[in-house]
This record gives sequence, C-alpha cells and structure tokens, in this order.
Amino acid sequence: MRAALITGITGQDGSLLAEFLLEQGYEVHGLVRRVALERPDLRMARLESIRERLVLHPGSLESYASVFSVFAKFHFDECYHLAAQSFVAESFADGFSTMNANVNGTHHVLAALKELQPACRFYFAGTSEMFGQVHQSPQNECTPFHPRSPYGISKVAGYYLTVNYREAYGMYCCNGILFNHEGPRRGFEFVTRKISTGVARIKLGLANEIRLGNLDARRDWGSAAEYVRAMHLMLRQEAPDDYVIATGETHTVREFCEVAFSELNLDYRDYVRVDQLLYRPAEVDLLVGDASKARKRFGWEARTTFKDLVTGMVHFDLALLSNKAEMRSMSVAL
Ligand code: NDP
Ligand code: GDR
Repeated sequence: MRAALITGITGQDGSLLAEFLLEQGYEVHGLVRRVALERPDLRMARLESIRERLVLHPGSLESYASVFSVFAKFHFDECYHLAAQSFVAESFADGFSTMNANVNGTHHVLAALKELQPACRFYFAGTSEMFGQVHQSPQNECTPFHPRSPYGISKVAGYYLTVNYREAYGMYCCNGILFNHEGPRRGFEFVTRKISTGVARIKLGLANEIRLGNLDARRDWGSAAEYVRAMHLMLRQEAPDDYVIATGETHTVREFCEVAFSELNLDYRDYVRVDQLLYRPAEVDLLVGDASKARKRFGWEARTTFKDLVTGMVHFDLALLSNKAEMRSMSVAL
C-alpha cells in the first residue's frame, strides 16, 4: 500500500485529493494546524466523510520541527505540498505572513524530506499567479514569470526551491502550475464562490446585492476535482517535471456573473455593485493556460465546461442555503 502525506489537507484541493488517493488504495496522511484539530466542526468540514480513514498529524508550516517530526515518524511514497496562505488579496494586506508560510514553509518541507526521505516524490502547488503580468498567451511551462502580488512572488520562490532540490539533490520534485480551479468546496472569499453563494442568497431573499471589485479581470477557470488528478499523475511519471494544468479558455469575472445570475433567471446588472475597495493594488488582468504538455505526457485534459462549472456551483449553494438553516448565518459572516 502506498502512503501519501498531504499538507493543506483541510483545504479545497487537499480534501479532494485525499478522497481521490483513498479511492486509489493509498494510506493518506495529512498535516493539520492545531487550530483545525481544535475545531473539527468548522475547520475540517471538507474532510467530514473521510475523517476516520485519514491519519492526521498536528503541525504548522512555519515550524521546521513540526514538519521534521512527521517525516521522522512515518514513511511516505508521495508528498503533496498544498498548504499555503492562498488568498491573493490577503497577501497584499499581510505580505510578511504570506512569505513566511509559503516560502519558509515550502523550504521546511523540502529540507526535511531531503534529510529523512529523499526518495519520497514531492509535488509543489505552483500557480498561474506566477505569470502575473503575462508576457505571452496562452501561458505554458516556458512563459516567463512576472508575479504581481506577495502571493505570486512567494509561489515563484517555492517553484525555484522545488526545481533546485530536483537539480541539486536528484530528488523527484514536480511543480504543478495550476490555473484557477473551483467547485462547491471553494473558500467563500474567492470570487467564484462569492458570486455563487451571493446569487443563491439573493434568490432566497437573504440579500439584495453583491459587492465586487474588478469585473474585467480574465481567468482560466476549471474544475478542482479534475485538477487534483493531474497532481497525482505528475508524481507517477518516470521522471520529475513541471506542468501547466488549465482549460485553455478564459472568461471575465463579469461573464461569470452573467452565467450565474441568468441560471436563476436574474440579471446581474440589477444586483452587482462595484466597490473600489475590492480592487487590488496590482491586478493580474489575463490568464489562459496551455496544458498540452500534460495532455501529451499523461493524457490529462479539462472536461468540465465553464457553463457547467458556474451553474453547478450556483445550484450547490442554492441547495445548501435552502436546506440548512445554520448555513445561512455562516454565509452571512463569510
Ligand atoms: P485553500 O486555501 O482551500 O487551502 C489551504 C490549506 O493550507 C488549508 O488546509 C490550510 O489550513 C493550509 N494552511 C495554510 N497556512 C498553513 C500553515 N501555516 N500551516 C499549515 N497549513 C496551512 O487552498 P486550495 O485548496 O484552493 O489550494 C491548494 C494549494 O494550491 C495552495 O497552495 C494554493 O496556493 C495553490 N493553488 C490553488 C489554486 C486554486 O485555484 N485553488 C490554483 C493554483 C495554485 P487551515 O484549514 O488550517 O487554514
Ligand atoms: P485569484 O482568485 O486571485 O485568481 O487566486 P480570486 O477568486 O480571489 O480572484 C479572481 C479575480 O476576481 C477579481 N475580483 C474579486 N476577487 C475576490 N476574491 N473578491 C471580489 O470581490 C472580487 N471582485 C473581483 C480579482 O481581482 C481577481 O482578478 C486564486 C487562488 O486560488 C490562488 O491561490 C491561486 O494561485 C490562483 O487562483 C490561481
């Protein structure tokens, strides 16, 4: 039985990947912040259905000792390093914490692996935010980086740490350069979920507007459940490498609003208010990825259409808010 460690297992991708690896017959371990262990109802909601089948270890990215002790006690065939401060807007508000978790955290995991389990295969959660102010479209593995936020900068550092451990120590280290991926487990602060939950609340009479920032930014949005499979495929190749994972389509935030509202027979122009305070100090205007390397090497392709992604999220949130009274107050707070 293969064993895998997932950092960031409580997040959108971590929880989906954990389910997928369990289906593949893996023993799945997760690194979990103590705060998550203390409030399982709140912080581990995404793991609810598989909690009993996981081995969870308390630890924090910022503490080399806590990361080291997990690798000292258990053997892993694969390590998926997904934990990060992942919200771009927050990285402008607190760039120092973002750098600490994302850069030092990645370095801690790689250094502990090198010391204790150099044969363990390593996946780093790279991102299209590394391309930032894009130098070519679509973006592929050769496109130069030009990050536009502390988050993007921290991920470029993580990317090069990963490349360096591969080149310097011969470790099996891969960078997944994943474009935005969404679904019903997306955090409420990200624009797609903010819109899907907002539309549902408006439809149910719980709200009468959504405040958004830049409606003209373009993103390449795919389905998270499909993207975590690509992470696993990267670690099952003969040699380590870096891969772009994307749909190859780009849409504006405005288009996301149009599709989401019209699915419930509403016109977004009646409900969306633009709030300048939600604009970022520096924006990534256009992202669209070219995932042909992943398709050629291991047959991965995005399948979910933009419309199905948006409408699926809207119907999920409508059902959630209609059925669970307690979710109403939670979504108001979020
Ligand atoms: P989420 O924000 O949903 O999850 C982040 C995870 O990281 C949570 O489990 C969180 O734990 C954990 N975490 C954060 N800080 C720490 C810390 N200091 N110590 C230990 N754990 C920590 O992110 P996603 O699932 O969406 O993304 C997964 C990874 O992929 C991230 O690295 C993200 O930057 C990257 N990425 C995501 C993309 C996307 O579109 N979703 C696209 C490209 C890259 P807790 O629950 O305790 O907060
Ligand atoms: P992003 O996702 O920054 O691409 O990072 P997010 O959903 O936060 O923003 C996407 C675009 O929407 C615009 N926008 C708003 N965004 C938010 N969150 N809230 C708003 O009210 C709003 N209004 C407009 C933003 O300006 C932006 O242009 C995500 C994260 O998952 C990262 O961790 C990951 O690396 C990248 O995707 C790929």
